[in-house]
Amino acid sequence: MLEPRTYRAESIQAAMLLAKMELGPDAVILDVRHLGSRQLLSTESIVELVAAPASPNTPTTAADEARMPTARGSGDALLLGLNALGLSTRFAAELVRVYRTQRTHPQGLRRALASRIAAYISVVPWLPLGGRLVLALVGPTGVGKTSTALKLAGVAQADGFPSHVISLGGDEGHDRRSETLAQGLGVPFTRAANSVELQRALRTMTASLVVIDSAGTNPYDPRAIAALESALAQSQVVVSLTLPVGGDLEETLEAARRYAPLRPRALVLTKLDETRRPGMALGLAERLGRPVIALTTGPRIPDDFVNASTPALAELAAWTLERLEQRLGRAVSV
Ligand SMILES: Nc1nc2c(ncn2[C@@H]2O[C@H](COP(=O)(O)OP(=O)(O)OP(=O)(O)O)[C@@H](O)[C@H]2O)c(=O)[nH]1
Ligand SMILES: [Mg+2]
Repeated sequence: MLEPRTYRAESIQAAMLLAKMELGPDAVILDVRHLGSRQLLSTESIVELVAAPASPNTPTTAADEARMPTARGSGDALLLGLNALGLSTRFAAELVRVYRTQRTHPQGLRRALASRIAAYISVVPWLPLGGRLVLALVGPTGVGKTSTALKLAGVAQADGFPSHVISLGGDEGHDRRSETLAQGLGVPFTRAANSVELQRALRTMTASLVVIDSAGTNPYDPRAIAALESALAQSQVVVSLTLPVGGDLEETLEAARRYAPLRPRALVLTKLDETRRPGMALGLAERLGRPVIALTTGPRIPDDFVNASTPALAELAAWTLERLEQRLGRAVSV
């Protein structure tokens, strides 16, 4: 039997589907275990399934994959291109291998990329399907927290989920603008100057989606982070770190680490339209290890956003690989 591979998904069925999509219908299941939750609210766990192809004829194996980066050497430009976007060598090598074997079949390529991406990046639905969700967007100034809060609340409201936006710690000018935008979306809006006002507002609210839009917090100001931590210190609040894609990777990762006291449980990645390197969203999501809930693609509220999903990330990966290859100025041989 050939080298085993690992798949992660919400259910055993989904994990088996991923395994069989890639290894073929006769894939042999070697191990199944439950990992931590990947849901925002529920305690459901992720299933990790280890499988191997039954037949040595299966064209793509972990052994092939493990050999690939070294066979091509550390100078593999596509691999290095993905590394520069923050993807680990292992993840990058898997995507490059899939790309090289499937790039002439756009649908198959996207399916295979999605299956590999699912093993490295979690995505979670954020609509409050099973009850109430209180989401707090935190992050540096100007990254798109308010726009995203309004986008999420506006989309949820339009889909029939009563929603509410609370601005936490915003100044008057900021909140006046937010309130006007919220009114345009038919979304109720409340200001909370501090933790006490926030708790009071939350107690009286019945909306199924509450998005707390926090004022921008300097990641290098531990006092500001601590103040926000105490305001949001409630188990029902799902803290979602909001970060722009496309800036300096290490700087963004370092900033992200500074929000650790807030225990972020999800990620929103913004401004994918304002960079030539939107594929960095894949690297940030992998490196930060938090489920992604949404990607934003422009300033228009609520239109410019995409729910995070593995097909959406696969599209991004395919685009990124094609661009990298074009930039190399030559076809990358198989
Ligand atoms: N191009 C682009 N612009 C965006 C996106 N999201 C937000 N913006 C713009 O970025 C600017 C800042 O967005 P805000 O939503 O106010 O950001 P914020 O994080 O709430 O800012 P502070 O409250 O000042 O911390 C605004 O001009 C938005 O229109 C996006 O995805 N793409
Ligand atoms: Mg704001």
